Amino acid sequence: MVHDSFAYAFDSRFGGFLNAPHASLHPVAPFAVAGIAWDGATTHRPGARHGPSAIRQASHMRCDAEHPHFNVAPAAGQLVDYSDLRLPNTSLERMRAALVPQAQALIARHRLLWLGGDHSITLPLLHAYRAHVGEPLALVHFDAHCDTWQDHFGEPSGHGTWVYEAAEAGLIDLAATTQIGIRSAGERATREYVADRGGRIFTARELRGLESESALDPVIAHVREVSRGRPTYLTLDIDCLDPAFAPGTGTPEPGGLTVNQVLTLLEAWGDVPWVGMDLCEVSPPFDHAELTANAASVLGWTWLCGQLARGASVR
Ligand SMILES: [Mn+2]
Repeated sequence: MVHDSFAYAFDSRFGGFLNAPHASLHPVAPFAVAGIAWDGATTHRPGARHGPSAIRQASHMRCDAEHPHFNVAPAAGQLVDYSDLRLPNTSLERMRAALVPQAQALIARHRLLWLGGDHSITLPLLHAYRAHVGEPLALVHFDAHCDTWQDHFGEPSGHGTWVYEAAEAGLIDLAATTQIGIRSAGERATREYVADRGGRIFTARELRGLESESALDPVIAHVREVSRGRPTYLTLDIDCLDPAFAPGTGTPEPGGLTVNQVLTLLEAWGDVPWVGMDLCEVSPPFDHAELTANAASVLGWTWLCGQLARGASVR
C-alpha cells in the first residue's frame, strides 16, 4: 500500500523540479520547467547535458514546504515539468531549429524555467520569446563571461556568442541589458560590448564584498529601472558564482559571486516583469558534493517562488 503522507523526495523514477508532476498530468499549469540537455557547444569541460537531471534531483530537498523569503510553495497544479525536450544531439543549428518551435509552444501556455544545457541554448529561447512578446526583450545576464564574442574559435556560433547574436538579430535591447559577475579574459571591445552600446555591466570586481540589499541597491535599482513595463528575460550561467560555490561547470573563473549575492538580487527582483528564466552550464561530472546543482536549484526555486508570490500569470 502507498502512503501518500510519506511521499517525501528522492523518487528516482521521475521526480520533476521540486517534485512537480509531469506536464501531461496538468496541461494548463501556469508554471513549467523544461530541460534542454545539450552541451555540444561547450569550449572546455563538457557535461552540461546532465545539468537538468542533477538540478531536478537537488531540488527535491526543498519540495515539501514554503520558500523562507516569499512564503509560498507551488500548489498542486501550479507547476509541471516537461522533463527534457527531444532535440537533435550533434548539430547546433539543428538543435536550435528544433528548439524554437517547441519553446514557442510552451511559452504560449506557461511561464518557463529552462534547465540547460550549455549557454548556446539561450539564443533559440530568445528567438521564441521575441516572437511571443513582439518587441526586443530587456535582459538580465549573470555570467563570468560576456558572451559577446563574434566568433566561436573559428565557427560562427557557440556558447559564448549568443549575446552578440541576439543583439544583432534585434532579440534584445542592449540599452536594457544588464550583465552581472563578468570577469573572464577577453579583448576590451568584447568584454565591454554591452556597455559600449548603452547597457550596464556590473563586473565581479565591482561587486566584491557587497552582499546586503542596501549594498547591492545600485544593481537592484538599475534592473528595476530598465525593466519597468518591459518583458524581461533572466539567464543565469552558474559560472557567475565563484568556483567555491559552483565547481561543477565547464569554464570556471575564480573570483566570482557568492550564492548570497545572487540570492539577494533574485529576492529583491520578485516584482520585475520576468517572462522566463534559464539556468545554464551546470556540469555534474565536475561537481563536488552536488554543490553546483544544489546552488542552481535554490536559485531557480527562488526565482519561481518570487513569481508565485506576486501572482504572476502567463503573458
Ligand atoms: Mn559563462
